[in-house]
Amino acid sequence: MDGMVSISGATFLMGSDRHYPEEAPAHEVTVEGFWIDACPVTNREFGRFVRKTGHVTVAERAPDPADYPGARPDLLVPFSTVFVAPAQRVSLTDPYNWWRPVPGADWRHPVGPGSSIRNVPDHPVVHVAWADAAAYAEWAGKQIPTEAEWELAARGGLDGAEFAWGDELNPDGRWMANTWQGEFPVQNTQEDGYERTSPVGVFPANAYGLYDMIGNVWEWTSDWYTGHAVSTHGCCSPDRGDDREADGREQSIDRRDPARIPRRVMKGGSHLCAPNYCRRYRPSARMAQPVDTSTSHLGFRCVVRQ
Ligand SMILES: [Ca+2]
Ligand SMILES: [Ca+2]
Ligand SMILES: [Cu+2]
Repeated sequence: MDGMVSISGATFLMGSDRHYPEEAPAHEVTVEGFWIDACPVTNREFGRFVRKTGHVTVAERAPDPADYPGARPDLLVPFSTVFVAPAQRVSLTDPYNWWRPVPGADWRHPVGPGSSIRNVPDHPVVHVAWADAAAYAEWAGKQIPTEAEWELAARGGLDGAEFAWGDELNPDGRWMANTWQGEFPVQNTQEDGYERTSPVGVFPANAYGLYDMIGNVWEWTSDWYTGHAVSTHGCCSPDRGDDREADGREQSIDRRDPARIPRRVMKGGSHLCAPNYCRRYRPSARMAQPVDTSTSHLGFRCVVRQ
């Protein structure tokens, strides 16, 4: 299959007991074989989909006030969330110190009005919400990977290794992925060559021939976000499929969110992951992402199940 890599079914150790609590416990998971895109979906590829289908992304539409009780009226316009480096050191406990809702930011305007993708056709598409990734996958005759499929692929056969390429962040001083060097979020030394996204495929592939699994952009997976301890990966209790889907959706909601937007798992970390703030440039790392939320550091790739 064009631009895709075949991954054999396997039983592997998913998660980690040595990092953030949401990655634990490490546990064995069995995944059937599948094909996966070698690279994240690019602006050029997403553009082809939009031209053929007329798809309008979530970020290009005004949110419906009925879905967001009590929302600030200035947020009920088309917008997306853009990383804006603060002018000086800020508290690392509040992500709004660097995340800005920018009206007019969308996949064609990655940092807002006036920006364009003309010179970055081969960068991963960003500012795609879950519905946009799912619509692309359906159009392409593909699916969005489960978290387990994504993590198996990212590990490249190095079961239990810290990184997608082994146990060292920069073997022989080499940058293996587009992450953040320097003091996040105020100083980006770009030792890896890139301040924001990078063209897909410029960093080395993992042992399965997959590029940019780690870093560049986070990637959507189809799993509802729950702790590993309560989630049921794999093949058990097929008779409860529909209930499990509904339970997972419900459990994924952040109880502090008045809009009760369910959240899916995103994987791989991005160009914003830095040692002093977010060490999520690893296959086992995971974060919850509300399905309606698009950002300047989140994209996706697709799979085809055998
Ligand atoms: Ca970088
Ligand atoms: Ca990635
Ligand atoms: Cu991060």
